Amino acid sequence: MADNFSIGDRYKVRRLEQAAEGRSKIDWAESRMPVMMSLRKEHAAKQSLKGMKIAGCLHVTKETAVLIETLKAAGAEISWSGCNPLSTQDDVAAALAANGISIYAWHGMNTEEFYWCIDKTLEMKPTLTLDDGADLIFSVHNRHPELAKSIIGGTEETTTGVHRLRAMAADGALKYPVIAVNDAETKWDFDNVFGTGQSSLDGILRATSVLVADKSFVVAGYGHCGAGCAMRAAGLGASVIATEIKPTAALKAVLHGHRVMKMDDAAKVGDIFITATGMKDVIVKRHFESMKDGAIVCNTGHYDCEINLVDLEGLAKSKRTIRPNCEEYTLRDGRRIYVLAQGRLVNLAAAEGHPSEVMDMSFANQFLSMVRLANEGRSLGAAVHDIPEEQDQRIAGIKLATLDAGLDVLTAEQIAYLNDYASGT
Ligand code: RBV
Repeated sequence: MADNFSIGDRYKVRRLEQAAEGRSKIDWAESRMPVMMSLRKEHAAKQSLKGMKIAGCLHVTKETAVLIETLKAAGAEISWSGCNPLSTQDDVAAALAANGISIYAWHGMNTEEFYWCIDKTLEMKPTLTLDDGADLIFSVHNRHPELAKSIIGGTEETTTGVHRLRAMAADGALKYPVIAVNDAETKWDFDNVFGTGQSSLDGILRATSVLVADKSFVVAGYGHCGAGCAMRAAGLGASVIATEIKPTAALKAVLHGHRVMKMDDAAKVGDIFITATGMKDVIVKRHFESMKDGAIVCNTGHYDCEINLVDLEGLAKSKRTIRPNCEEYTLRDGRRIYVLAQGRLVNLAAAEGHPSEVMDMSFANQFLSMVRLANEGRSLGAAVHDIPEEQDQRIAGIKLATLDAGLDVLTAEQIAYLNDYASGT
């Protein structure tokens, strides 16, 4: 590995000297994350995570730093790595290392380094694991199975990770309980829609600076993330086209005012493409072959397999970096196709990830799930568990209070009316 790193006993980051810059970013995030700050105060006093050793593998951003420092304030020992080679904010990693957190993360790492970092975090022999994309859990199961018996439980942040863990549990292969943070209403209905929507457009704009209003904007996958991207692109004036495999999702896109077509057709008319499917090979050779000159292609799904870049390389006669996070591929017939952030999560690689305000709720779910596992994890089975409804309502309630929004309360008479199956018209 190259030697321009800051390496300590329990960390490896790009440049420790960037710690002050990272600390300002973390301060900024804290000022936008009231739910996390109230949990920090409460659980620092209770020391709810005392004795817990938490290995985490999640994008090293200013918001994640707030989560890490809240876990630490509650008494946990932490060891952390990033969950994507391009999402680590090096100054934030430096600030965490300077604050005594064990962290192995830097922007632009390769796959071998990615797993090296995960392995370093596992040296602490964790009692809890915290994942985004499940690479840490998979590493325990596949490469360090001996660690599983001392792990009380884990959490998973994202749609793709939860999907795979449910498949693993169905096969009987999961060795400890995992809480599906993604499936909490205060996660998917906010983070996935509003977080992905805004930050993906932010990434596209930082990487390209193009006008959106005159573009045909193709969203592959109209799940929560795709719908969020479509909403924000439409808000900037784009004409949105959605591609789908699921009839109900496609229908929703139509009723939201978008056109729906096969990718084979969308490829010919799109100006900007974003994949949000969690599936591989969504944009492949035959699509690149029919794209317009100047088409911009990016991905916001967790893994970088949605756009087949090997196919694109095969069609290209040359390639150059034209701006940060923007590669120009010139095809043999002269058409140019622009790929953002190497087909990795454009919102985290070309921008800063989801805004703090929305991560406040996602990470409150992460934090409270860690506390739940510490308390009752040993009595939960080795399955994927949902977040309790009360937790969702509690998090939304705290958030709402910080937004100065009033909330009505049902009277006793109204509650009786609600349950009165004898009363009709
Ligand atoms: N995500 N984290 C951030 N700012 O820290 N931004 C996005 C951040 C998470 C988000 O919750 C999503 O489920 C996951 O990244 C995809 O890897």
